Amino acid sequence: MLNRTDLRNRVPSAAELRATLPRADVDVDAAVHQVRPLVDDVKARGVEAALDYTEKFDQVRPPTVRVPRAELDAALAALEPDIRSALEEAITRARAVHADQRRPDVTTTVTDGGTVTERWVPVGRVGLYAPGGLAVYPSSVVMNVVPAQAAGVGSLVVCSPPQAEFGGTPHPTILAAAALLGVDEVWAVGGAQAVALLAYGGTDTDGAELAPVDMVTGPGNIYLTAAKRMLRGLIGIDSEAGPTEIAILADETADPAHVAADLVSQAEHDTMAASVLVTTSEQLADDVDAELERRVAATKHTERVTTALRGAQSGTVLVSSIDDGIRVVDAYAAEHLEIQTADASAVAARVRNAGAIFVGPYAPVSLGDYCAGSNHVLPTGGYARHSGGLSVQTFLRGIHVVDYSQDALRAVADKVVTLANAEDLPAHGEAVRARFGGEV
Ligand code: HSO
Ligand code: ZN
Repeated sequence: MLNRTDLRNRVPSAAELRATLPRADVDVDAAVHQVRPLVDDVKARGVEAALDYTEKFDQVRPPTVRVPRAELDAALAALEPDIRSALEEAITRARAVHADQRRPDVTTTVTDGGTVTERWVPVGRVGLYAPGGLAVYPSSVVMNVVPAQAAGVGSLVVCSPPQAEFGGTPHPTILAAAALLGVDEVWAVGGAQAVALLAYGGTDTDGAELAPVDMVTGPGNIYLTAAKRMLRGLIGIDSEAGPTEIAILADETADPAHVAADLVSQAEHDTMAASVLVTTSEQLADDVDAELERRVAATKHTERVTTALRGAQSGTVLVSSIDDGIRVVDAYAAEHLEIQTADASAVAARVRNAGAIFVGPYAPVSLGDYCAGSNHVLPTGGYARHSGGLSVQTFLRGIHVVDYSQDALRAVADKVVTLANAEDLPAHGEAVRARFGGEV
């Protein structure tokens, strides 16, 4: 079922691997060209433009961008009790993990009377995006809102595309999740127009202000990602989200049914999703293929899953040792990496590059998608080589606060003057000398 690459004779170098490993081919730059006029239009015409694009792409025109508070309350009241309780569990666990991530401010005494404090200050206002599209993701509302709240972000707005079948509000489960989390500002706008409106702000159809944000996070389709890339700088963004990826590093001890089920689970997101098995066992690879045939036929989204699994971005890679397997998964730097091997914790500890690592037979990616307590907004497309997933840290800036006494400055003044002169910037030295009547 999966394309097979045999690297048992030789594992290529990291650079070769990067070029040869299966990966979805997503041309965000081309999409930037496409969304530029739309973004410019929203900048110029604000809400009217955003609603025009909403009507064009989502086939509905909400009366206001901001969803009235009463709609959030109604959605929460109508939420099925078992969904409510599952969301509450997801929120409680995510809050426990994210609360522990908050870094304390640290003051270093550099010299007598001279300190530098790293002060962690939350971003002022953020826009958190939850996609509509093929599936609705109330879980993504949780994963965006929880770290922002734990960081102490004072003002946040959840954005999600309006749904025609719900009269132009985002999906009621999205509204209910926002309400459960204590968020009362939700905008019914999606895609690139959402990012543009968040970045520039506007005036709603009822005259209310839609204040611009400092940062936008959350996954979305390629046009949303393109708008994030285009507006980066004016706003901060998290790492760009491409189609979801699962890689599984497995040996002969892995259960083929678990491996196949997990590969199918993430393939269900998108026809471009990547499911990659890296294994030392040809037998396991064969058994997983056989399991996949059965499971793909039986699963709800057979067509989507089949396209994803048969796509060039998915496949099985055979390696001759776990060491080689680790080299392969490090080069691939998957959004999600499962370790299904003997001594899985020890193997996991050696992995350098992954958005999140799931250890052993009882930590499937779907646990992390909803209820592990970990975050599911994770770097894709190899970004895990240099970036982490969404966390409390995403929403904090470290500000260095420099506090020196006169004596502490005097003690180092000659060094500053010397370095300033060495860079041919004598006025820098003068700024220090001026404090001591030119005497240093
Ligand atoms: N696996 C997705 C997140 C998600 N799964 C939401 C289900 N709902 C990207 O990490
Ligand atoms: Zn998922």
